[in-house]
Amino acid sequence: MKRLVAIGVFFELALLIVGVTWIGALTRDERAPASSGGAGGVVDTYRLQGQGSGEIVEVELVAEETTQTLAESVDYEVWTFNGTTPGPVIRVTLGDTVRFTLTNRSSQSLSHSIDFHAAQTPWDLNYQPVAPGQTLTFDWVARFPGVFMYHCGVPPVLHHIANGMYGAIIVEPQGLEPAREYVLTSSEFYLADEAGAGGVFTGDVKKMESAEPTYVVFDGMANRYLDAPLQVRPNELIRLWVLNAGPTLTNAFHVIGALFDHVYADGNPTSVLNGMQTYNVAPGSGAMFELRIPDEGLYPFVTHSFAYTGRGSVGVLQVAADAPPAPAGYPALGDPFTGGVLEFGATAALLSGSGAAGSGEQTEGPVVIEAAIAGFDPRDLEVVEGEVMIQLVNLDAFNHDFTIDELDLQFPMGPNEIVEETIQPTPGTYTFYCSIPGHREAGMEGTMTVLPGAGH
Ligand SMILES: [Cu+2]
Repeated sequence: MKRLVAIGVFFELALLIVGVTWIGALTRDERAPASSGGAGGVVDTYRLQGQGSGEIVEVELVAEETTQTLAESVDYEVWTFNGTTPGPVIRVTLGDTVRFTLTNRSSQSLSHSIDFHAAQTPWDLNYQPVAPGQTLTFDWVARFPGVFMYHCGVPPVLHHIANGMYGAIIVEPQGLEPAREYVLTSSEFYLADEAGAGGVFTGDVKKMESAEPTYVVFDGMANRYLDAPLQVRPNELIRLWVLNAGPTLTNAFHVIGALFDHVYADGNPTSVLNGMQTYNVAPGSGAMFELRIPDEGLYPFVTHSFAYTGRGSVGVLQVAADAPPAPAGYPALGDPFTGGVLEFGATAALLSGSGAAGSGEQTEGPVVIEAAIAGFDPRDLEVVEGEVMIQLVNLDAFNHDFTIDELDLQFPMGPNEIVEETIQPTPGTYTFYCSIPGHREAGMEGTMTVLPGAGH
């Protein structure tokens, strides 16, 4: 974003020097409305013209089938991009050229394809089925800012989307005010009445066709953010990029106990609505919601189509003064199960790891510890002796470390870095802290209790 702004300034200066007065016409559509005056305070055009900045961003998606847990003890045979549904949250900057590659690694002899709602590109060339084992590459220029769906478009599209082949792409416009951002993808799943081989459910085409979903979810799992609320601080600017992948139902997006200062249709900063309670996000579209919540507490977000809320379409915003600070930036390939906040792939770990923190039981994934100047999360954790993999997630844009004097270990974390380490602690209680001057005093310490293993 900074990069683009800098280029723009340089370009306009250069034009001024040679006495050209129609600067804006080169890159902007003059019919576009003037500043929207939204909370972002941004934006004087709804799109770019031309070939963009020339900045190339490589994005590769792999189509593959796998299984995913949709609800407690409910595993489903998903069709995915990159092994998760939704697929990774892709984030580019307005004006970037996306150098896109799709590889089809179908294990079921299925053709798959790509359709980027953010792109202008010929359907008969680039959105065609890619056979198993084949690869397709093409470039497109991100000319429209906002939040867009990408999905597989192989007929019957209903099956490919209902089975999980979609994700969100954010095309970030210049000048967006920094905010606490989360990307939420709404979708439906239609399960057969009985599980198939290995206890894994598959889709029920009749239910898909009659729009009778078993689950309606945010980010690929019923009630995903009910047990693990999304953290925000009082009065900070919250920006929710909401995509509705469908395939069929509209999401009447609403936050209980709050109002939206602004809703931007499809996330385009010029398409602003003010003071909204609920906004319909149609299948295949998105919206950017901006709000500030003054008081600490819990604020559920739901589809206000209440026949579906109870099928999993609910999560919680937890407003707390001691919430970790908002990240300084967001990854180019974001993890869909963390609202796009962490790098793609952080998830499995987060699920099993922080699940362990709640239940006290240790699972196969690493134990996840978030580091921020306000403190470590969790502050107190229990592990079982033996090999323990820990994943340290630095939420801040500056350095931290994870230090335990008694075990003679210290793991540095760069800005927003994720570090994985394996330790072998013996039973006992250890204090961990950040050794950077001032950080421990600010609250960056906690305890790790190592319980005796089953062999004792
Ligand atoms: Cu497909």
